[in-house]
Amino acid sequence: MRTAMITGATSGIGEATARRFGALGYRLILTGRRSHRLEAVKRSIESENHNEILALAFDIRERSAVEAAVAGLPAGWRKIDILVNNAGLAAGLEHIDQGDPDDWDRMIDTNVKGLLYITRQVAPLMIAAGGGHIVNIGSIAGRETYENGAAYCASKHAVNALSQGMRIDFLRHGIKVSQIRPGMVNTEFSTVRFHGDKERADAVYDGVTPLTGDDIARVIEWIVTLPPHININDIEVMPDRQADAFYTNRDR
Ligand code: NDP
Ligand code: 8X3
Repeated sequence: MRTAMITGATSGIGEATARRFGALGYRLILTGRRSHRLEAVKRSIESENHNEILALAFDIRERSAVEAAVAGLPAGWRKIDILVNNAGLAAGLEHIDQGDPDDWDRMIDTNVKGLLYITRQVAPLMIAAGGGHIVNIGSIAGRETYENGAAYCASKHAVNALSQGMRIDFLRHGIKVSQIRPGMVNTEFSTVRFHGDKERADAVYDGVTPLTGDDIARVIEWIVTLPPHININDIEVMPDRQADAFYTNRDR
């Protein structure tokens, strides 16, 4: 049975991926900071599918916590077949001269450094096991840069570069690396971006049917269940009403 680690499994894309992998019968290692949410997701998947699940609550920005979490994996959980690097966020939406450096730190520390920290710990386990599959959640913001979003876009451009670099570095080790770059997905993402302003967050999705976390989870499931010799390097997924970061066809 395959074992998958999913970072950021307390909500949105990560939770939906955990539920889909749970239905496949995978053993799961779920991470996130909100331990109550993590336990609730764990219990819910366990009750539906009777999977073996480990819930590890830590802040992916804290390198020592990441190292301790992976070093502390029980015997029998140290062969990780799939790592979904999903934990991430946007914080703020303004011009650089008005941006909050604390928001920049949160985004860069989570989206870039956190992704590196966890990969640094899990990749050697995959190498020792003879291979694995890493799925990085990038964004259309990793290809395009939009007004007010420079720091978030920079962090996702970094995920794009890291995905390419990992694919090269891990080639000889049989580790596949895929990147998914979603457009508009209705999760807690916008509420987090607007520091809890739900009304402003909901307005992002006015007049369109956005993707759901499960829509992206469906794509992740497809990618990790393809025959071993096939790799999806990179895939961009949007709602049908969205063309790119700038053009959205909204109901008036
Ligand atoms: P959510 O806010 O719903 O989920 C984000 C997840 O990341 C949560 O489980 C959260 O857990 C976790 N997380 C955030 N910060 C940390 C941290 N410091 N340590 C550990 N875990 C953390 O948003 P999404 O599901 O939409 O986001 C998932 C990924 O998808 C992100 O990388 C995002 O950039 C990307 N994405 C999202 C898009 C969208 O439109 N929604 C579009 C393109 C990409 P907790 O708070 O419990 O720690
Ligand atoms: C999330 C999509 O357009 O808000 O990564 O950057 S966007």
